[in-house]
Amino acid sequence: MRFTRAIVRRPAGSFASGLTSSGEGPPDAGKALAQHQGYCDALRYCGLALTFVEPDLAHPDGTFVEDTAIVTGRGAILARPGAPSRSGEVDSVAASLREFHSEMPRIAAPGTLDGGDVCEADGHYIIGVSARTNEAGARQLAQHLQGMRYTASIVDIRSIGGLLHLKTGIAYLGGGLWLVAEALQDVVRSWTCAGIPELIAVCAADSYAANCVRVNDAVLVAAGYPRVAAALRDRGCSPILLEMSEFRKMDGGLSCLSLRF
Ligand code: CIR
Repeated sequence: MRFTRAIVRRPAGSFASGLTSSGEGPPDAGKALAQHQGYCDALRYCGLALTFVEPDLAHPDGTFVEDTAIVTGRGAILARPGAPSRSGEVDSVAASLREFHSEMPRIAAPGTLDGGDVCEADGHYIIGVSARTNEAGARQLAQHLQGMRYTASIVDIRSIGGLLHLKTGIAYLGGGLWLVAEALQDVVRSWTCAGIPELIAVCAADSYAANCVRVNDAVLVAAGYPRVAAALRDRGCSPILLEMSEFRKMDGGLSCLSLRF
């Protein structure tokens, strides 16, 4: 799918109070804003027009807009983030999405679902059950997607260490090509439903770079992982390298910073 738009939200002044398990120390607010600017510039370079949701001090994780909705070519679904501190992020993103989608179903209690657990590949959606997304939320999303004439499958990633979300460890790059972190490779090979023909394996030391994003003719990748960038170039992809250190400190990757459609 070619994207024309993205929703983004600059990190709020309270960004350092967000959830994290990285142990990498507090992010630098000025650097985070500069890195977010670089990310927005890259999206524009790829041809996307951006909608900015106002930052909100009450929601330090609000910059990770991907977790609040699933936006498809045939409609959007509002998520229900699994971390209670993030539940208030959905309505402000929904208000921006309403310009493009007047009716949006919501994931309802007891379901929880973070958009970071949803990976789309040519009209098939893989939904991860994780510490944030529960089975009820995954099933609800699968039903909404099927109602939009997509297919969906649910995979349980709770036993795989080091993955906050499904897309922490996997990215679909189009044309049957996947980038997959070491921790997920055996699982991915067993997903016959997803039919994974070609896989770029990312070693454990580079696992942060497995969360990359195909945006039209380019692939956004975290800077500092030359093996991953080289593997992408070898497969004919055009990587754009982005500094992500401050988002990494808050467990966030490249995909989390936008909703693309
Ligand atoms: C959180 O723990 O919810 C945020 N600090 C990071 C969210 C990252 N989102 C994502 O991977 N989709």
